Amino acid sequence: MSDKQQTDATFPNPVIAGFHPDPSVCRVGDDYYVVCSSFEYFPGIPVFHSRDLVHWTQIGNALDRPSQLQLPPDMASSRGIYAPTLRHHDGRFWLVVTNVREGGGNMLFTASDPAGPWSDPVRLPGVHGIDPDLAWDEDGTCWCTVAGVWQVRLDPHTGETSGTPHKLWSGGPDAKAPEAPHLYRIGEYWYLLIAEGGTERGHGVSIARARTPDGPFEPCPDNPILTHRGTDRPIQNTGHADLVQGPDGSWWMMFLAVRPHGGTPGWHVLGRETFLAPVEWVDGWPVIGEVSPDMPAPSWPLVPGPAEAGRDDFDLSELPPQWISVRDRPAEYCTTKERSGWLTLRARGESLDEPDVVFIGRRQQHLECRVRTLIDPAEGRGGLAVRLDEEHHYEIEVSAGEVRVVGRAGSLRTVVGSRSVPVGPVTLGVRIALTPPQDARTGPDTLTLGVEEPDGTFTVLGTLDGRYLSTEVAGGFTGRVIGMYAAEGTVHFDWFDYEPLTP
Ligand code: 6LW
Repeated sequence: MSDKQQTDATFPNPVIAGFHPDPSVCRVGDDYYVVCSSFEYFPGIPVFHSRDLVHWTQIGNALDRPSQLQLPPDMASSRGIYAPTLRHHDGRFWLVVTNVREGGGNMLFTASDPAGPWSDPVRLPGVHGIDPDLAWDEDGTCWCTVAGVWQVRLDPHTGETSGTPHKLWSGGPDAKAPEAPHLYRIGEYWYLLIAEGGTERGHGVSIARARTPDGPFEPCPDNPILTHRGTDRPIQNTGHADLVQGPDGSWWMMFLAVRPHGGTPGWHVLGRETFLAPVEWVDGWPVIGEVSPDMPAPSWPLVPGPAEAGRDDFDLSELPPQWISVRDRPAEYCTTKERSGWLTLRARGESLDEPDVVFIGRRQQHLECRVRTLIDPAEGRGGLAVRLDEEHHYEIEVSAGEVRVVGRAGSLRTVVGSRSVPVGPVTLGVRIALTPPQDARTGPDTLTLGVEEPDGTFTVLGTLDGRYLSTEVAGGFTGRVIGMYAAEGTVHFDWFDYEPLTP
């Protein structure tokens, strides 16, 4: 089924770095699109575009209006928006997703351009379960399949289901958590791809096939077709996958995985990232080899997208799509329109411990990086933070002529260092560096927080162990987000600079 040409060229994995889990991919002509989960962050569901499957540029967030997404302030972190599926059918893009919260449920959105605008939601009250998938058969019937693995017929225009939900498969005999189903017509078969084993070290991908979209399904004799469980490979937790075909007929899998550091089993701090691997077909089953940081490139020319701007001077009236906030972003709390060339944040919660904190950040996408921001705290208190969730964050904050580094790790909250600074704007910084392998017992990485002096030198006020901002310690489904916050009154930021120190 594949006529993929072998070349010596390789591409680096992950292809979408940082907290970008549960990728779903679709191709339309020469264009590929990917969407990912976004949990408690707003706007939700980042949308990426590529011309070559390897280089990805974020072109928007599908859920960028309160009429599409409302995440209540008391909702726990790592709930909210889970595992979307993106498909192109009948000249339109279709997106189906679960909002995991009280009164939430499954929702469907459509768009003619994946960059947006996306429609308001069509609710799917008859679809019960996370990780919904959409597939259309030759008769035009739309099949909606969810974790479990269950399936129901759906009218995607009205959200109404028909018939009784039907159990399709429970996955492999020894695996737990059959989820993330995707159904495809490939050749003579309908293939049902699922994740199983849980999204941690036991994660994997399995597949079954049938003659009709509703089964009965015959499992692949070589399941799981992808897993790194039980290995000490640098890429772990491989799972939650989607398939896409290239223009040369070759097949590719996009999936999530993590990069732990600091020994074995180690800690991963960037969340679950999006990876790409080639698929071969043997006896009508897909085969995926070991996933490595360098994979054989596709046969077609690679087309790098535009270079990402590391610095935002807040000169535009609309914020670029990389910026995400915790749960919502009302203009009265976060705006570039109040003071020209500055981002203004107005406090609501009193610290990053509060679920209604006013925070705006971007995903940490490099294992080593340096981030700085110029803050004017004249009318309040705020700062620069590295956030995993309410209970796991490190920050440097300034108010009334004093700057301090605060660390929160579980029930422990402590001021690590402080000093006075002249009243007025001050540059805050954090440097994140991998721990040398010989020091692995000190964690995966080190975060150094401090202030930049007028002569450009950096004064360190706190050096903190990165393991407490890792998923192995904090749990949850997200990854680190680095950004600015207000904890009292009004604070202004002139610029924010994110400088990668590793590729
Ligand atoms: C998602 C499930 C999973 O719904 O984790 O890794 C859940 N897979 O499919 C949250 O991302």
